[in-house]
Amino acid sequence: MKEETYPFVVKPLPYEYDALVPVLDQETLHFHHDKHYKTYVDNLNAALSDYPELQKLGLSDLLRRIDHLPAAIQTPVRNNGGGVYNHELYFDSMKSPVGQEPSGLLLEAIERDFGSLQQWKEQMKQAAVGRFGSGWAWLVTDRDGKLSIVQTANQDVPDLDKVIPLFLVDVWEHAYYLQYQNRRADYVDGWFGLINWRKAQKRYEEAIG
Ligand code: MN3
Repeated sequence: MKEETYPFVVKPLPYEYDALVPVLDQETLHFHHDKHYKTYVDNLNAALSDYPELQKLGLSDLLRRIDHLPAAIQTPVRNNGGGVYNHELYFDSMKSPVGQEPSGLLLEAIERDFGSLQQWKEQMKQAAVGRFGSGWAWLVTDRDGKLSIVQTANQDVPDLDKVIPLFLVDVWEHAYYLQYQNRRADYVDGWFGLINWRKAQKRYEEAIG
């Protein structure tokens, strides 16, 4: 992802609000993007407003050095900076639920590291459905192209010094509750069909240089 700096702005969805129907309806996307994600952007900007020296840092740099930030803003940057990073990748990782399958290098890596596409899917679903409380499940790669599935709590991100995220699924209730209520597994099943494999493949190729 291209690195943005303060003041962070709400990025528009890269598709129409009805593009993910029937997996995610317009109301869900409006609330999720226009309200939840926007709140993280606003709160991150507020947290950084008194720290001009930090306003020059890109988002992933801020997240990499949370432990070195002034104590007063470590938690706001962890929660809201993570919220911005995670939601931007989440929205950007999806597309209309028709006609795209993994292929090429990324598919080969999935088969190598998980046994098969189906086995990867089962493990990814387990990570997403089994995440207790709010959080995310990710597919990430290291610099050598080795894939792994990561779970994070709240708005935490994986260790960005070690891995490059390819995509992720939001399992906070706000991501699915309007449409699926408590049926997180059904939402995750549908989400698999929304994965933008073309973009994932591009991220993977960039990550391994
Ligand atoms: Mn969310």
